[in-house]
Amino acid sequence: MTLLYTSDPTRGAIWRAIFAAEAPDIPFVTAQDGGPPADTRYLAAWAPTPALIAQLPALEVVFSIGAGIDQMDPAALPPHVRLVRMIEPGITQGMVEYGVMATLMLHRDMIHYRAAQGERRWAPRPSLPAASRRVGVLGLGELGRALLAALRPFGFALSGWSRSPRAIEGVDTHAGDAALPSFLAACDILICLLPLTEDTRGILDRRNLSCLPPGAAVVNVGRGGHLVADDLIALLDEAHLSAAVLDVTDPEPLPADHPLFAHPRVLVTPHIASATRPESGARAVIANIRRHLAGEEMTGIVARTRGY
Ligand code: NDP
Ligand code: OXD
Repeated sequence: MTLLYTSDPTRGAIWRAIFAAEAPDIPFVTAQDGGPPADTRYLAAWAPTPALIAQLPALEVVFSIGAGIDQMDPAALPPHVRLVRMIEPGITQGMVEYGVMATLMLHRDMIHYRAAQGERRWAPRPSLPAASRRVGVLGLGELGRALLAALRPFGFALSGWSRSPRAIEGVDTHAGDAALPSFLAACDILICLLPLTEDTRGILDRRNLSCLPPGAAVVNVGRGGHLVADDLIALLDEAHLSAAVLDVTDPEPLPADHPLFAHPRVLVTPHIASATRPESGARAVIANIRRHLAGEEMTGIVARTRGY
């Protein structure tokens, strides 16, 4: 019942140490250890190739090394193989830190002050109380809910949007495509924390971004494929939108001559909002293997038909 790990080798060394100390009964091998063992029942990977999957006849579960699974090709997995996304406290904490940082930066006009400093201008602006700032999150999953909980003590007016109805204390929740325009119309700061699926690709396009109120700002920490960059740039240049913080882009890395890099009201970071922490990620996978061995439901199972 071997677990094969095929991701970053430095992180893999930490996974190996955690498995050796805390789950010595589960054989742990990495891609560097040689060809995959025939009894590989579990695979921890970012984007396994069809050629690798074909070499694993005993495979039962693929654990994504990340929260997202859009990098996987579910069609390459035999139908009986379960696909499980990463849910672990380290990745959640990282996203909470980044989401709070981006929200506060936009709330306190830091994109304006960065530009003013570049021009050596002393240019104070009136600041708005947090209660008057409406912050909306697209996606009320593990990460969206944790971010909203962390934003709540600041006193922002919080809202969220998901596919199915969700009740979250202190958050005005909306569900489904029909509710999207009215949800967007009440977001001064919009944060995208959706998975990338056939339904969500290009969701941050001119039509939807135009529903935001004048002066609104956008944070994309989902995937680059959610955003239509030309539409965002046009709405910034038309002054309908005030600023954007983008941690994810399409493509990645963003080419050096891409207009997003040069735009004075866009802050780009290189997909660093959050990442699975190797210690807690390994422990989350061990806990799921234990559940699987005990015949219990694992946490984070992906519904392949839904795409997340
Ligand atoms: P979850 O699967 O826990 O949550 C997804 C949420 O999105 C759910 O609330 C779901 O609705 C909602 N959703 C999905 N499809 C739709 C749709 N068509 N319409 C409306 N709502 C929809 O995901 P996580 O919170 O764990 O992660 C979210 C994403 O964050 C990842 O998929 C990844 O792309 C991104 N990410 C980015 C990182 C970075 O460093 N930039 C790091 C980690 C993750 P419902 O509740 O009804 O199911
Ligand atoms: C993830 C990511 O999905 O790092 O985990 O983007």
